[in-house]
Amino acid sequence: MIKILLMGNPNVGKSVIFSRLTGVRVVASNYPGTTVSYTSGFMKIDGRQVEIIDVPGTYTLEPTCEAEKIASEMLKTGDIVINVVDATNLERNLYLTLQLMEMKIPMIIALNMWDDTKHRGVDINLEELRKILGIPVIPTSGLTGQGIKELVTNIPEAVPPSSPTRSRNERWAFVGNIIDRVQQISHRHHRWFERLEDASVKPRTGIVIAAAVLVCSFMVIRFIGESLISYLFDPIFNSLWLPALMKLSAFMGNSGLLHDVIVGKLINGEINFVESFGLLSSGLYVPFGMVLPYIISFYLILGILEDIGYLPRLAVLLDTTMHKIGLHGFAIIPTLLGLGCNVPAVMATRVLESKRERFIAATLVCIAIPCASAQAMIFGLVGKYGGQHVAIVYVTLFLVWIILGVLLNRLLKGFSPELLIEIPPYRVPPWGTIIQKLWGRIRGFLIEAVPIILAAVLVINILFVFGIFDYIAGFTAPVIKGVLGLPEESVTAIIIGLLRKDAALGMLALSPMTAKQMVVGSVVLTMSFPCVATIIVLFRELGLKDFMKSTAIMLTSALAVGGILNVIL
Ligand SMILES: Nc1nc2c(ncn2[C@@H]2O[C@H](COP(=O)(O)OP(=O)(O)OP(=O)(O)O)[C@@H](O)[C@H]2O)c(=O)[nH]1
Ligand SMILES: [Mg+2]
Repeated sequence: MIKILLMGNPNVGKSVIFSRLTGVRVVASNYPGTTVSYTSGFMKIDGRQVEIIDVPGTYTLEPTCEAEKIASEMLKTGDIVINVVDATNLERNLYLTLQLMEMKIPMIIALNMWDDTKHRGVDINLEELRKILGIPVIPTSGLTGQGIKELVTNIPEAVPPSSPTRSRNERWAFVGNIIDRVQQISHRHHRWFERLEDASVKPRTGIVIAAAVLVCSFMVIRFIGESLISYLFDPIFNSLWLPALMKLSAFMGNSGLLHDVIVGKLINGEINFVESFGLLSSGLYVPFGMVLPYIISFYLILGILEDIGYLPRLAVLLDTTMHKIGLHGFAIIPTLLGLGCNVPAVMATRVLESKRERFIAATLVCIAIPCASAQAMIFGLVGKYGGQHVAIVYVTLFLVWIILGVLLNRLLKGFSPELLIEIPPYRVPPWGTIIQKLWGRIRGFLIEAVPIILAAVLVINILFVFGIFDYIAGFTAPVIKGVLGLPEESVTAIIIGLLRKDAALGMLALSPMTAKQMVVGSVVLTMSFPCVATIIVLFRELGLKDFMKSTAIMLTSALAVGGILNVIL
């Protein structure tokens, strides 16, 4: 089958065009490095099925990071290249174009962001550009879909370019020459959001804006999450699901092994959605009633920030601070993604240049960044004891992130390269793509998390029945009780934490706990092993040796921090 590669610089709209061509929804955001591994999809051209591949963005064919390495390796397997070029940034984009042309693979150019050229006063002479390059150049807009059809009809016209092999300097000189001949920039007044663009990266105004953005995001996320719970999910569970379950419970005789596994244990004759721990009670309530509302609100706000183009500005602003913990400012993006789910966060560390930085960033995410599921439970369960306890959990995790980062930075050899990140303009977020992206992420949660939570609830029940858990609790008691000051049973929660953090935190709530124990328990749970999905990607991204190192750091710091909290609180 013919394989068509979508290649180009980061953040030029390859993923948006890919979705338009194949109907496969992939994540697109307004910052470089959204796509870090390739996605393939299919479409028909002249009645024949072809494969299209969304390749990670790259500036050159000499890779400087993992994502770019994937891009240059993909190139060897392609039959046709669609080079996506950002028309508002022609000069920088053409370097890769010339390099691609030297590979002699049939090629066609999608001159994307065409809609945006007018706002920016960029005028490109298409005829001249086509003549110079000798390959089809089609203006497109990923946003509106303009030109996509023409792009498709022109794919068969792609010809192997005739281009001499040039040196780096020769290429840049030729780019300059092309720009002189095809591009004219007219002067125009600064629009207000261009002023805002400047203000958000200048240190003084930038910090104020960053603080405002983060505080507002946090408040809006909580507001939406809590409203969804109290006005939508809780009413559904309490007035529709609960009566049905009570009937089932009565039908099953209100007790017994099967009853307890399916419906859960009755607490004072009632089903308690958190504590009963049956498949149909807690097994459904934890993912849908407690976690999903926060998943929805978190990803909605994150999606808006991503598409507006705020995140790379935050990266630049925090670069100096981030260097102190051995990271490049860009690592703030994986870190923020980690607040949703640690899996994409660990994947996103691929855009960091050195292995050392990737190790530090991935380890810090796994240890100190609670995912949305864990956070929803922290709010729901620790929050019952009062907001100050939730604050203690967050402050502790934040301190761990900083202190551990500084330590790792000191102890690991090597240095973190300077930040070279391209900052895209602010763009009005297209609601269509925001909703699509949100739906994709919610779907991901439902498909991956729900079955695992149900499995976790089942495992917990089995552990109970066979008393396996008393046995493990017995020999881990010195650490759990002695060092952490937690009830013996919390060891099950830690084991279940290997599967899912939300189910594990729910498990903690089963044994009567003081506020202090709940705080220590949540911190230890968040910091010790990430969930199974994260363990798998972490292992894949770091390799066995670094994975073991990361795990060792994780366990040591979880115990140390838990122990310290137990003493000082
Ligand atoms: N105005 C305008 N915006 C666009 C257009 N195409 C894409 N965008 C926006 O540009 C941003 C980048 O799009 P992506 O598809 O994620 O870019 P990408 O090339 O896949 O980026 P990487 O995966 O980081 O290499 C998104 O915010 C899109 O909504 C376009 O034609 N016009
Ligand atoms: Mg992409």
